[in-house]
Amino acid sequence: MNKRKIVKRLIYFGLPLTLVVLAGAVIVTYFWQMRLQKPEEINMAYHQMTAGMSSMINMTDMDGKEHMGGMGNPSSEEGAVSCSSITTPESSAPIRKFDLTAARTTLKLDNGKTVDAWTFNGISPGPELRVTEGDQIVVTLHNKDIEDGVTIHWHGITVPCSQDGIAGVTQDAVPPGEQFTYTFIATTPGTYWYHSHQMSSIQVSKGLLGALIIEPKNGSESGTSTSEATALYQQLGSSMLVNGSERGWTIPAKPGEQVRLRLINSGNETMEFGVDGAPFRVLAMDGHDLHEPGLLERTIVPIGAGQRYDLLIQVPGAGKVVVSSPSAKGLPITIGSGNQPQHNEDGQLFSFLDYGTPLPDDPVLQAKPDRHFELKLGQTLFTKSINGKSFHDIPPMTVKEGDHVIITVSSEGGGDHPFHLHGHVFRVLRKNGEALQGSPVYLDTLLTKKGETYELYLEADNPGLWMIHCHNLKHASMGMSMMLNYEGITTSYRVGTKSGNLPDL
Ligand SMILES: [Cu+2]
Repeated sequence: MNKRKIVKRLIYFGLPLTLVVLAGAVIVTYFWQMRLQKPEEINMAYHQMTAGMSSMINMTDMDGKEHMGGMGNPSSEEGAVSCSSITTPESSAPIRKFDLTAARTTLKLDNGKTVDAWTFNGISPGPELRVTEGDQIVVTLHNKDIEDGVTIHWHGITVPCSQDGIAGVTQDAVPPGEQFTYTFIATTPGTYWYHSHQMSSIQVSKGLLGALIIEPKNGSESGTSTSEATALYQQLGSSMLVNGSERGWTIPAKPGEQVRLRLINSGNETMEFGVDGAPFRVLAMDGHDLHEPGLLERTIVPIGAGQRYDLLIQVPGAGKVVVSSPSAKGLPITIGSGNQPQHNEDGQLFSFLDYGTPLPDDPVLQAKPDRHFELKLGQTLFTKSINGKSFHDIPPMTVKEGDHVIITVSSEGGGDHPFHLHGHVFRVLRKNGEALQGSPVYLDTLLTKKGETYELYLEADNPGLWMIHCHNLKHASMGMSMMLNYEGITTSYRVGTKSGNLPDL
């Protein structure tokens, strides 16, 4: 064989072989990393097993954890309270009953495409649950045939620990043929949503989600002549949908009419919305009304994954209003009828730093914090991390009931990180060191972008074991997930491959 032939062979066979081996190594490493995130068995309240372990936030390591994991049954500990025992107290509140059945379904979309979806009651999004403030919501989840099991988490609603729907923390995933009933009070009016929290990154994108609207008891604050509509955006496999449609959504409205548009971003990516044809107000964020929201024009509203924004739009005398996002091309929301409004390509980004007006007497600003935690959202080669660690390697934040808690969250990049906390609503105090000047802002999901730092405040008023995770659920599945635990609360459920409870896979 001459030299040229050898070189040719090397190029023809050697190069592809090297590429295949390299690709193989990358894939093996990737799955090894993924495997590392799926422990056999983890007690998400593990740090409670020994008295005084609340300082674990600064000192967890592999040895420490394994050591504690081997210790006795935490529920046998004196004074310990199980999450399962924290339920909705009996009340005389009006009861609203719903049944949601999770099932594999072949969905026919309105553009003729068929999709293999997982649905609640045969549709995705599942039925909109609409209740009134103060109602007692009783939802029975049935799992027809989702093999990995299903749960329902009530995103943004402060439910008692046992009702939070987290596989391996507050319950076992409901297997096929079985059911689980959730009971909670619709405490705060607003726009919320529900979704499975078993293998959430898979099950939500398969379609197991829906809207939950709590109407105020005494009618809408924005006036009785206001009509309203929900627009739930979702990523169903490779299809982007609004209210299950691949064509957009039309809201009939007369000129002069006010529409409260409840925008829900249930996907994994930030969506930026523009409003053409009329000025608008941001009435509420994550379900919580803003104080004296001003009129906005040519303003782009960025809605992070998991977040909700309620816009108030008045239909103009002639023509219609179009709400749209470049990340959901072909899915505009059209309000009213008439001439097509002029499309504004650009505008300034909505900022809640100085939107609306402060409350005259603001109790939060006077509260003294008892605990301060710092969380840095970032990434390593194959994981998404908090303080450089992933999932169960991240020590939980531990609080006591009644604590005033400050959490400083900063993003070191790796994409937008919508920071979501269960069981609580937090107040945004500062952004990049600057105090909010306008309306108080209360959220359950905070969109953070690279280089941003936020100071958040919350009152530890809901004892339990609460997840904190990025609501880009892919990031959560890659490790950006941790716990806010109350001292003395235990769970008998376990996360891991042994139980099959994998809340964020
Ligand atoms: Cu993230």
